Amino acid sequence: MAKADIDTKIIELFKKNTGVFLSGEDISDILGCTRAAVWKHCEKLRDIGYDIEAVPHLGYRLKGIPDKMLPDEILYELDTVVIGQTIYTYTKTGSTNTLAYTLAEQGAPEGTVVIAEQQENGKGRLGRPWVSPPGGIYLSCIIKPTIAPNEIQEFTLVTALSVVDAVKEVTGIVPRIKWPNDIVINGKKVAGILTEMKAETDRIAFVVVGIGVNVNTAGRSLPSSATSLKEETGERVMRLDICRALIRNLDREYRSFREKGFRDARGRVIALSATIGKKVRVVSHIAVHEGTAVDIDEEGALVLKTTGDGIQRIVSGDVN
Ligand code: BT5
Repeated sequence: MAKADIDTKIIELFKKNTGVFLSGEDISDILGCTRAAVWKHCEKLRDIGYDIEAVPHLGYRLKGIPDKMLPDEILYELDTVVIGQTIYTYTKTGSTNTLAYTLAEQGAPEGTVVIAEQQENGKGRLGRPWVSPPGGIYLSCIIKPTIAPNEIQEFTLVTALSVVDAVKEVTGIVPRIKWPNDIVINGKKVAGILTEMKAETDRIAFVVVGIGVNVNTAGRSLPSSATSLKEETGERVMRLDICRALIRNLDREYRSFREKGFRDARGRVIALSATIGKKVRVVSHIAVHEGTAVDIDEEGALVLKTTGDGIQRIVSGDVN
């Protein structure tokens, strides 16, 4: 067995025997290695951040796992079908979206996920920066849907649902979706989504969906319009829990999107919208529109009621 596999197996064994001491002898018998090797691997796991208690005559037990983006922890009983079959994690990278895009160009399969603890060149839309210090989640995923390029806005909103649900499951807070790609709590941005793709005129080669979530991110490093889950809940939030929930939800929502399109998700997006019902100013690269947001249509576009009962359909832009 490779050394890394022994680490994985030891952790699995601990998790299947929560709170119970396992003797060095039992572990070595089960894994087919020496007791000295068990001790060495437990030391190594401690270095990674696992809290492993060792008591003479009783053995070892796991008391806590580190809140790090470790593939073994993310993948443990994840049970997804498409998303997250392959996961790459980095301590630091320029942008997980850029990395995932390169991997996709090199033929990485659908569902591949790239995660970093920190980004040095995190990207927002239109060349804007995404502040990415430690404490946040920076995750990109490759998908290969058989949809037309102009349907991609729908998938950004579907991804937003996955983020909202992950935050709700872990913290109990229900964030809102600010069209087209922001997740907000009390009007402040807690997460953002950047969807990029490689496409020909009517066919998508692949999509990279990037999600940034401010989890335990220090408030002073964020823009004043932003918040973090730690700030909103008043306590540290386990990033691993958010990350795992996010991947699971994305897997479920993506499969539903592939089967039924945006139809199913649209109602939920509308119900969770922070935009509908508000007087807004939408700035796009071609124009500025003003009016009351009244709907998100079947293609994920924002529908505005403008003065004089005009109706305007907006495909992309920034809502103020
Ligand atoms: C977004 O763009 O909201 C998309 C953010 C996507 C980030 C993820 S992280 C993983 C993956 N890899 C990447 O390189 N990117 C993706 P946009 O709607 O353009 O918003 C950008 C604006 O949000 C900035 O101009 C700031 O005003 C604000 N902002 C920057 N960093 C922020 C943060 N950490 N939290 C909240 N707001 C932020």
